[in-house]
Amino acid sequence: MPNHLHDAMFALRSGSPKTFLHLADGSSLSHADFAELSARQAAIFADLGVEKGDRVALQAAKTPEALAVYAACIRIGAVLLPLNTAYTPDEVSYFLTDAEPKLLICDPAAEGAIAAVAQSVGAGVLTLDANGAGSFSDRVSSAAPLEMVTDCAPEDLAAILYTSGTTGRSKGAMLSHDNLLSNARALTDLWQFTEADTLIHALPIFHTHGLFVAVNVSLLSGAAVRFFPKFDIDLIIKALPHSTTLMGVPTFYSRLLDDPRLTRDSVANMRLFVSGSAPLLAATHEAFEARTGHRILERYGMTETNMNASNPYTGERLAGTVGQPLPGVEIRITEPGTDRELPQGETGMIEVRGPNVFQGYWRMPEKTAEELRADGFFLTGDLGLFDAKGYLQIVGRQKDLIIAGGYNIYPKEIEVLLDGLDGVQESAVIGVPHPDLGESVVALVVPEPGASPDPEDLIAALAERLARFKHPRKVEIVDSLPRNTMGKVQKNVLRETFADCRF
Ligand code: MCA
Ligand code: AMP
Repeated sequence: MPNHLHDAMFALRSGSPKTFLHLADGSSLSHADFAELSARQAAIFADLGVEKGDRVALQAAKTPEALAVYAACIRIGAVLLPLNTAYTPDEVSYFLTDAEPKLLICDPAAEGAIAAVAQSVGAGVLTLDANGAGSFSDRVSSAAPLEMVTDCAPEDLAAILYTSGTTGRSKGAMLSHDNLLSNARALTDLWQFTEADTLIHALPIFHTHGLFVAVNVSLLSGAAVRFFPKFDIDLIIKALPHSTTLMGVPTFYSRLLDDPRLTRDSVANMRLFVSGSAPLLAATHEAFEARTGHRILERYGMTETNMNASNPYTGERLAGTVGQPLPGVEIRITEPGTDRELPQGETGMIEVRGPNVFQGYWRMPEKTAEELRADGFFLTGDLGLFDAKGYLQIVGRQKDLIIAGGYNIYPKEIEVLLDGLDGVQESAVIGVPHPDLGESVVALVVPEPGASPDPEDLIAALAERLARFKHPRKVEIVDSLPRNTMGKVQKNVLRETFADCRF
């Protein structure tokens, strides 16, 4: 049996001297270099007894070595578990306990804090730092490339990506080889990626956007990638004249617009700007077009589904919409709480079905059953409608979720921790508009009778437990929380009241 994703994508140019990754220091890796690196990594996995279906957790800075771990996992049939580098050891412990990986590759600085948990679940620990060095690379450097490729069917798992849950516990979305390959094929085709492209890659590689959308499309098409460690406006401005495409979250585009070096001339070589992961303001879309002559192409996706919809490459790109369903993907709008399909123009739950839709949540059959219907439609938790032109508009979310700079933050996770702190009776966490990040986290805290907790102390108390990007940027002490007749906190009222919060 062949290996579905490896054969179609990673093996495609494994002997090619064409550049795959251009690095910020001026060096580069060809497709052949990358293939060899990942085959050597796979040899180490095999030495360590990593077998088909075993999870390999990766919490490491964005380097070619970290990216090659993805290819090595696929080669050997292992399941990649990429983790946000901002997660605290507390957060990482949960993922390790839940996913029980065979191996954890982490930054040397984090090793001390998480090694014990890793060992308790039977995971080996190797290190990889921001320069690509560490105990993992030490072993890889003396290994011979693994020749064997493990057989994997289209439905075999390629990765588990955790998404936070509305009730607090993170859920591991299981993605198969074909979930990734089918989506990469659809996007490559739709966005007309070819070997002539050079993609500016400044997104993290622990989420769908930076890892699958950007990397898979480049691998399939043979596009070269300017692989930057993170969003750095100077590097991006410098790269624009030598590149053809950029994929980013809306914050990328508002930051570019804030920079006077973004001009029509600077983007003369670019053919495509893609935005996703959070709503792109129509104002940003229009300002970008006025400045550069380019209409940003907005698309819509989720961890559980990869990409679902996209504005067209050749047709009209409509601001405030996410375009039409991708080829092979069905999208329908249903009345929330039922499966009654709503007519065009009416707002309801966005449901998605297709080869892109995940295999369910890791070891959570009851959660899977709640969100994935027996007929294959996935309930996204996003509310939307199809407009008269057949374009999908996302008008809100049924799930209580904040998206800051493209990172998802679930209020419940923060509220549970705040409610457990001394002097706090209850709390409500909301997202308020933020000029740079789209939304930012604000916590409203009702003190216990007689207590007067200090907002700074409350934020400090979260530090060990929560990644920094989830921390409330402001804590307001309030007398009570507004509730509806059912006793539910009215977050919409809070969002209106605190909309003008200054940070
Ligand atoms: C950094 N910080 C943030 C965020 N990022 N706070 C809230 N939200 C954020 N997204 C905080 C840091 O904790 C730090 O706080 C301060 O900002 C500066 O940190 P730094 O790392 O320098 O920030 P940055 O480089 O300016 O990063 C902002 C960013 C980045 C470029 C917007 O967050 C980013 O690359 N976001 C993309 C996320 C992404 O790929 N999302 C896709 C997932 P302090 O200084 O106070 O300590 S969604 C997905 O994959 C779906 C499927 C889809 O549709 O695409
Ligand atoms: P994640 O759980 O990180 O995969 O985030 C997926 C969520 O991001 C979706 O359910 C949407 O709420 C949101 N999202 C992704 N792309 C867009 C977009 N173009 N416009 C609005 N929201 C988006």
